[in-house]
Amino acid sequence: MTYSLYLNLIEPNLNNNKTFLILDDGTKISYKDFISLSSKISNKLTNLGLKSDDIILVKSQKCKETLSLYLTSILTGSVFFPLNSNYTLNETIYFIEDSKPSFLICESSEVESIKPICDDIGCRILSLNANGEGDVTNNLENFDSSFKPNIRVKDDLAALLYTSGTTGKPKGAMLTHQNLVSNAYQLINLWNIDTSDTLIHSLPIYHTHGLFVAINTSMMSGATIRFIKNFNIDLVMEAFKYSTLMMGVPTFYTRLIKDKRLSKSATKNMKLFISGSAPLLTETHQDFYNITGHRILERYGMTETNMNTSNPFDGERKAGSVGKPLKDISIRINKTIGDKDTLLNKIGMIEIKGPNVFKGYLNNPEKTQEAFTEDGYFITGDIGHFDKDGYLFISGRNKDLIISGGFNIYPKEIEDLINQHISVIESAVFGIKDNDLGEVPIAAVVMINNNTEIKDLSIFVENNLVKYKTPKKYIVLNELPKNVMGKVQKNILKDKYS
Ligand code: MLC
Ligand code: AMP
Repeated sequence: MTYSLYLNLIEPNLNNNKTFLILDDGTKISYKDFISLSSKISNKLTNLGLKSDDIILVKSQKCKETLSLYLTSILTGSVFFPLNSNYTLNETIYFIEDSKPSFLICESSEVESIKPICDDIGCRILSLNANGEGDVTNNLENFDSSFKPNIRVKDDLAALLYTSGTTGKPKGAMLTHQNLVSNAYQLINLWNIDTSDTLIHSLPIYHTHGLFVAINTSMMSGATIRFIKNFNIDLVMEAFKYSTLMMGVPTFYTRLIKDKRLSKSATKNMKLFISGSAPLLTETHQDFYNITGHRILERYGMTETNMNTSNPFDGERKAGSVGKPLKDISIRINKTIGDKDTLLNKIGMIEIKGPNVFKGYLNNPEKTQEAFTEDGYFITGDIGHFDKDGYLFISGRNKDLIISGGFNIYPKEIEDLINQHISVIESAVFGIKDNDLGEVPIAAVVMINNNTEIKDLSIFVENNLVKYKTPKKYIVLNELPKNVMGKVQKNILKDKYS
């Protein structure tokens, strides 16, 4: 098979008049029209100097024009780098300086503050607002609606997605055409997605889940997407009437369960509900089944690998398990790392090899090397075991990570920021259980002067950090609990403040 995104996602749909997107205002856009829009933008950006292999950093909000920039990157053979549109200026500066994009697309209100950083590295900045208007789409009628594609091959870079780590600073995971196409192909076959499907899409499009899992599988199978700006439960309920698939994080399902409108009849047109990005509680799986008669299918993935495992479409969907390895992916449990004393020593580090595994971290050969075993397996940082039927269970993490509503939060990054505040000696950020978001971050801080107003610290953090990462609470302590090695014992803090 060919691994070019163009040949799999775009070429088969060039003359497809079927609806690709249904927007919140009811507008329907065909595949053909969407590709024409993307082609015009490609012609425009090429005129402005965009070349193959250039990085396009896209920090605009979820709208059809933002999505069409993904297709623009495929058409022009450049590298798509989507970024959470809510990131603060300081966070954004880091991403620009680390990735050195050639083009940056953001809200017009941000252009003035970001432009000087772009100017320093010779990056062209263009506006695109949530209503689809801005420099990217101005005067598009002057550009041709067809574009001669720059077709890339399997190891060529398709996308750059940042993910943090224990080092605190986010690293750019380089994803190739083969990574993305091979994964979409496996998922389509496994989940039985075809042209008759309509997917409810209410995830952000700057992460693996909402971008690659949802968009690539839909485009590759010619399905329709009900493209909802964010998880609006009224719009989702309405979409159940004519849709067949939903992809979401566990919070979507716990919110739906709490809604009295959820029932068997409300979801009778639906074929499949998929969950991922965070652990789905057995209780949520069971409650959803009791109310709707649908067993949520849970799968497991990550930025560096796309999807690794999935429960089956046909066959048993085990609650609490993330399913079996995808067909062409090898997963092993490394028992030398992890909790050796439990479950007959079957638990260990989950390690992965396959065409889905990324090429490495951008400009970071040391971190890339650390992320792989000598025989080429990617070390996920997730701890788990297989049961006798070959289903994988994730039981913990060997990385200090909080997953809140499906967003990953690396405490080190927040602690580094808090520690920069003039009143702080040290801090520890940890996750506590939250009924809605699964976990939320809170911070224990040791201050120079215990009477210092915590408000000042929280404003400082809010000004520098995207909202979902900001601690929901601050606890002032005289000292942090530490073990003999001087390492902060976050489990003690968790137990005490959960
Ligand atoms: C919103 N807030 C969050 C938050 N989302 N805080 C912590 N964690 C989150 N995830 C903040 C808001 O800013 C707001 O703050 C308050 O919490 C309540 O907001 P809300 O309106 O209730 O939240 P909402 O906007 O509805 O968002 C919740 C959500 C959203 C679950 C819909 O977080 C979401 O779309 N998550 C999906 C993340 C995702 O796509 N992950 C995939 C990663 S890829 P305030 O103070 O203003 O009230 C990956 C690989 C894989 O992991 O396997 O898929
Ligand atoms: P990210 O790197 O942001 O894509 O997040 C990937 C991480 O999310 C994984 O390493 C897991 O820790 C977690 N994750 C993804 N899917 C699941 C799942 N179904 N169950 C539990 N954790 C998950």
